[in-house]
Amino acid sequence: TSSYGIQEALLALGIKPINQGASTGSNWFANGQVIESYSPADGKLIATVKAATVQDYDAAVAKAQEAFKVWRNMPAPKRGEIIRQFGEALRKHKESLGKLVSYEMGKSLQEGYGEVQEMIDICDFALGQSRQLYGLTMHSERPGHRMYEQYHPIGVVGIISAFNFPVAVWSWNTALAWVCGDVCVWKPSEKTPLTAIACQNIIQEVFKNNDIPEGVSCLVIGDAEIGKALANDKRVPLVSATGSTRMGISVAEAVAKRLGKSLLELGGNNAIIITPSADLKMVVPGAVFGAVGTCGQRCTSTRRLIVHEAIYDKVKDALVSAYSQLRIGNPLDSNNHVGPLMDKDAVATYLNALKVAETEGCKVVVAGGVLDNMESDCYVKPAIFEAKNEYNIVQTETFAPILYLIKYSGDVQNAIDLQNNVPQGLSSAIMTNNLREAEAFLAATGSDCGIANVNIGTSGAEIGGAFGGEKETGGGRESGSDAWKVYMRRQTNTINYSDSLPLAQGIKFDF
Ligand code: UN1
Repeated sequence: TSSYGIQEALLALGIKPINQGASTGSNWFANGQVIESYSPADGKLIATVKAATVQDYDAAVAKAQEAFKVWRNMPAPKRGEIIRQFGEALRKHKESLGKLVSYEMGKSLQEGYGEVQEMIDICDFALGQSRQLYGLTMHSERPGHRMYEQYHPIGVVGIISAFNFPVAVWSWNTALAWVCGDVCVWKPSEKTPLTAIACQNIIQEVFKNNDIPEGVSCLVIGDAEIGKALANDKRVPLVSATGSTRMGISVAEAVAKRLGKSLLELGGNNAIIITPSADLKMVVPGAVFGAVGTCGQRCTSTRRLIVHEAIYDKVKDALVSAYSQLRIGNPLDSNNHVGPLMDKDAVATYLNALKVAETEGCKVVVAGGVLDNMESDCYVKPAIFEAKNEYNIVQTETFAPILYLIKYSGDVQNAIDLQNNVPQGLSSAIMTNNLREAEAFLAATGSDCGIANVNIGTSGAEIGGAFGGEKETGGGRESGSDAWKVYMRRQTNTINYSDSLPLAQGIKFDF
């Protein structure tokens, strides 16, 4: 690993080899079991981390509540200035943090850097947003009255994030929540504790330089117990959760039971429709990056290609040829396109899906399987099957590089109906040079997803748009557009500057 500069990156990020505390700022609140973080790239132990207990979690939220009293009083543009400095610190640490993301999670180095770039971008966005936390003004129906609305900080925001975007998803939530005046308690995936500690080290340094209380950013590393505590905690008005639909449902139930708010970003089952007029030289890189990028472990990964029968064989042949050229190997080596899956559990899930696919009647186009003689046991072959949309396995999100080819005939609406006919609704795309087809795909009767693209793939969304999806994807929106609003509470204010007290709706109440 030394050849890739991992030790230097760990040093630069303040990661110690053993038992660092995994909570807020310094070494507070880490009295739980020891978690070992292994790299899927080479199977080696990177470092160990002391997790938090539920008592530690409680103490962290108390610390966050204290910090909220200070942070919410700081003017929003001043909070924006802190986030600007965070963005600067991320620019400085882009190489080390990107490398650590790649090494601890297994995505390609370029994608690791890309993830840190998303963090930098959302900091820039949040800085601008800090001067634009706009409410509306209204005209009152009563004389001498004024109405307006304003947005206030909501309080402690809980963030549950997944291993596949171990740092960017946290920053989408925190950068906005912080400029909105909230404080954050983060429970990252226990599979990627080191990238989380690195982020915490970076933000705490910024806070220290500016005398900001540490509790504005709390990190609580632990298992599902911590997630459960967060979901049930009345002190946490908003819980933002990214991960599986199963996890999202249990979080949503617990949060709803106490009438809290949840922001859910759950599973996808993303398709690209390829129509007869599609430009094949764009289809192939778009589909292949979508299917094998991050080793198929993005919530936006392309899982289905819905291809018109007129060009089906041509697309299939082009994919087979592209897949034969994929270089699979150490993600830190920039010659490789595809890195490993996250861990052995992910490999087992992948292998099981291959088996189920064949049992259900899928036809192998490019065979999958685990690769031997690699640096770890987590390297697998991206697979392609011919399938029917209604197969159970096709209806299920498998977090692995498995792509299903589905043939359609006739009108584009047939393809749109297939694309919509899954439980999830995150991302979707159409490849076409036909205006009518493109607009049909974007119409009310078109894609039912939160993201619908024309002539680009399903993954790699920019931070400027609202990110999220419908149906089992959970309905939440993060990142750009007006996603900031969920992190604030709205207040409607009516002010009477007259010398009488007229009631609304013309009600008379004289005595
Ligand atoms: C995720 O996989 O949880 O659009 C998020 C994309 C990335 C984000 C994916 N910007 O692929």
